[in-house]
Amino acid sequence: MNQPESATPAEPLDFLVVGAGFAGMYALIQARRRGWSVLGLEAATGVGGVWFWNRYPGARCDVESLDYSYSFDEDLQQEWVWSERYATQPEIRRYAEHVAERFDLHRDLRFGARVVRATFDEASVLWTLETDGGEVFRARYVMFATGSLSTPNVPPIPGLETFAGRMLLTAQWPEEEVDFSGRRVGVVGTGSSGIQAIPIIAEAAERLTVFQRTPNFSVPVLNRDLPPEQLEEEKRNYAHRRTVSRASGGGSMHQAYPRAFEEIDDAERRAAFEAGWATGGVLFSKVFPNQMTDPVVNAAAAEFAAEKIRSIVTDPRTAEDLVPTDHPIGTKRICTDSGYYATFNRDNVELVNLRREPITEITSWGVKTTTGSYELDVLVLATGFDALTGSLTRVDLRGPRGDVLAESWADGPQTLVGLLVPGFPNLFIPHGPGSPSVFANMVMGAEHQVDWVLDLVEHARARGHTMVEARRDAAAAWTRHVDDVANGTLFPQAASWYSGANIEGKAASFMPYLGGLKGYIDRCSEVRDADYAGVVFSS
Ligand code: NA7
Repeated sequence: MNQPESATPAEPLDFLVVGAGFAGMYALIQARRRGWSVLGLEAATGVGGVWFWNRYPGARCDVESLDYSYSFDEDLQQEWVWSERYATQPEIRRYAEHVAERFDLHRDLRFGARVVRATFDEASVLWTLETDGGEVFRARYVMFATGSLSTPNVPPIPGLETFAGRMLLTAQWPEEEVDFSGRRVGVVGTGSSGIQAIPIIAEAAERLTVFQRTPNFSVPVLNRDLPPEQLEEEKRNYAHRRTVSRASGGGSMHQAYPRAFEEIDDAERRAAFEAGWATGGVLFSKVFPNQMTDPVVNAAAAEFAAEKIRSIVTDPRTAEDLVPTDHPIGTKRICTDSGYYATFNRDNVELVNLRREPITEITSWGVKTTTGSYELDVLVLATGFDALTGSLTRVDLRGPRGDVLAESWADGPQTLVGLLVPGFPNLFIPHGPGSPSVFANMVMGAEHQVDWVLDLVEHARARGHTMVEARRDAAAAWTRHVDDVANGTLFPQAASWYSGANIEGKAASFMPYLGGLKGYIDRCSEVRDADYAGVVFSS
């Protein structure tokens, strides 16, 4: 398939892939390798998905670069040079662009094409996709590789539209550098995005006011350069690294502390947490294997983190405001930072605790709370995403028998292994709800999920079937399993975006699969080996 840039394919394609992030690009590469005609539709003007849009200062991946990268091509992983342990957004975006160039993806990619409607016609066995520009594309199979964190949440704060200064969304940051010097800046939101951006904005701004509704736990990222010798050494062991990662819970080399929390004394527990803290980042939630299931172990980890906060922040009241008390540590993704807590020791930084003084409105000049007025030149919204389902339910997605995705999922998403949705034949949603998605290395997860889907399609085609669809009871059973696994952990105790709690009116259901990458791969293999149990094939 080699379509000229401007032409809309006259003949239906085998595959349409929506989104050119890591999953979408991989799907393009692999569908092509199987000899299928394929086209990618991407809303942005370039590849990279979440790494295209999230250009806010300090944006950095919280998974190590050597892991957060494709494993399918040995030459690629050997030749690409990561400069830091945790890559910055610009470096990951360059990597995505390199992959697109290297595998000549541009010829099968349409940019600036946001899919707004998708309809399946059973008579012709075709999906028809329409873009916001009015273009129409047809294909036998569709993959919505639209990401878990790609629909920004603009909170319904009264008066937001009246702000006369500059308003910025971390998830839609401008390409050009933003100059904060001499500016009074406000940041609303203290999740990963806010926590990464705040220290950098604080250095540049005249004044920074941080509006915090709920404090989050943050662990120093402890980023460092990857010197060439170390990189070479790591690359010599890449095959081993990938094998161990695939057989792990999170898709990395992480090993929990070798002795059980219950078997060791306080001093050793402390040393274990200290070592976990010094390892850096999100993995602090996995110092002990039962840290996310046993409230006692979790409370010990939370207390350790609280002490760290208190030891850094000099003003005791600010320190207490920064200590999370409403959720077990790790049940909201632990943030990773470079100097976040110390930022609150700066003279030009103020923390506003919105639990004490909620925002009443945004005005032309700034933010009004129940007890304060904060004049601002720039307002940064680091307010998160309609995660996991938002990029799917906001498309007018219709199956052949009257199913509308947003309605089907009104009480929570139902999927088979996070990849197929009953009522929507020949539609696949890598990193969808019911897959591990954000709980395992997303790049490795994308490779597995896309391969699994393409194998399924190949299996169907080889047998003369034109349609594959999840059975409703099978999807319900999988969704119950996802729920059961979550209920065996502390995760449901948090009001998090994992369970839709951050979006008003969104159904409460714990969406990601917590069975671990290895557990998930095994379950997917079981489905495949049982002749795709739960999938209906028809012609
Ligand atoms: P998050 O983690 O969802 O954080 C969003 C933040 O915005 C969080 O502190 C919210 O407070 C806050 N928020 C949202 N709406 C409001 C309103 N109306 N008023 C005040 N504060 C608000 O998104 P991120 O982009 O930081 O991170 C998402 C993931 O990306 C992260 O977990 C990593 O995996 C990468 P709340 O907690 O709701 O009280």
